[in-house]
Amino acid sequence: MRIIHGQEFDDDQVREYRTVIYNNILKGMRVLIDARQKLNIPWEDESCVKDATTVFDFSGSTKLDQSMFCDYVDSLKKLWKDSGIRTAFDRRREFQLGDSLKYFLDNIGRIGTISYVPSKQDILLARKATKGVIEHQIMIKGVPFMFIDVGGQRSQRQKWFQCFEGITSILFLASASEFDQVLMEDRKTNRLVESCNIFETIINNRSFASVSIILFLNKMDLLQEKVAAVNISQYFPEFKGDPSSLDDVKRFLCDLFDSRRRERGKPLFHHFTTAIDTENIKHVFQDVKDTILHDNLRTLMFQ
Ligand SMILES: Nc1nc2c(ncn2[C@@H]2O[C@H](COP(=O)(O)OP(=O)(O)OP(=O)(O)O)[C@@H](O)[C@H]2O)c(=O)[nH]1
Ligand SMILES: [Mg+2]
Repeated sequence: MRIIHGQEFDDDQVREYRTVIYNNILKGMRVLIDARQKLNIPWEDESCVKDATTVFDFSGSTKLDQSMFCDYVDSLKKLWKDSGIRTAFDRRREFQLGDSLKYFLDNIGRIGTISYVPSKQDILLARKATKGVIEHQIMIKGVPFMFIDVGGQRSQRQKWFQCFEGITSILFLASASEFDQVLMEDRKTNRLVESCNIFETIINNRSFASVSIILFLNKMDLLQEKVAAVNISQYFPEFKGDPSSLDDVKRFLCDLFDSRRRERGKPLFHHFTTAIDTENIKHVFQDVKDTILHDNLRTLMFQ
């Protein structure tokens, strides 16, 4: 939202994202190192053991600067090339790994230099879980929009009720690509099932009768890759379409959420999105604005 509405990040924020990205990379590689061992996958090159120890000793830091990160770069490059780490990466649905690690490691040549400054794309791919309730005011064509961001993790959800009063719209983001993954929180609940359950409680809540709720089925880029490799009917036997057809899978996912609505009078507003693709979001948000404004025009006019 900030990027498409021209609200640039200041130097402090960019520096903070740089540290987040460094931590994403080192912690992500730690997870792969650990998984390789636990899954009994052999090293391609045994001398990686030394590099693995170096990276594994990293325990997370909010002070990580360029020179400290650069000390890890040779090891990171070597590990990312090793087929042992790659095989563990291919089995990532069996453990918990962030979606952006591949992007960052594929770009380690650029990120691993002393003069590295995160690009807008890097910032979009950085992973930092929202803790608490964060308000952002963004001016859109002279109209102030207040965005209230809440965390989606289980521990964060009890904070949601504080922000529900006086809202005009709920933008519900669900990952469309995680039908074969389980929650980080309990390591057993299917992520898509969890998303549908939360959606059900929100969409059927009577206090939101006059709030426009818009469902975003996000991570379309990752869904496209996943559909080519994984058969959704192994996880959702009720899927009856062609598992290699992106359109069939999209329709199934949309129906899965839609079927949870008890009030059948109105259609469900939904969009298929890729949040890291600014052009896509520009286009989608144009539509969303129309929905929000249309739905709230009456209320806004009487204010
Ligand atoms: N490839 C890809 N990655 C995405 C997309 N949307 C989000 N991500 C990445 O997914 C990760 C999680 O995104 P967040 O924005 O932190 O998700 P969130 O829903 O705010 O998570 P919480 O704050 O924990 O509720 C980040 O690394 C994002 O870059 C997408 O459409 N495609
Ligand atoms: Mg968040």
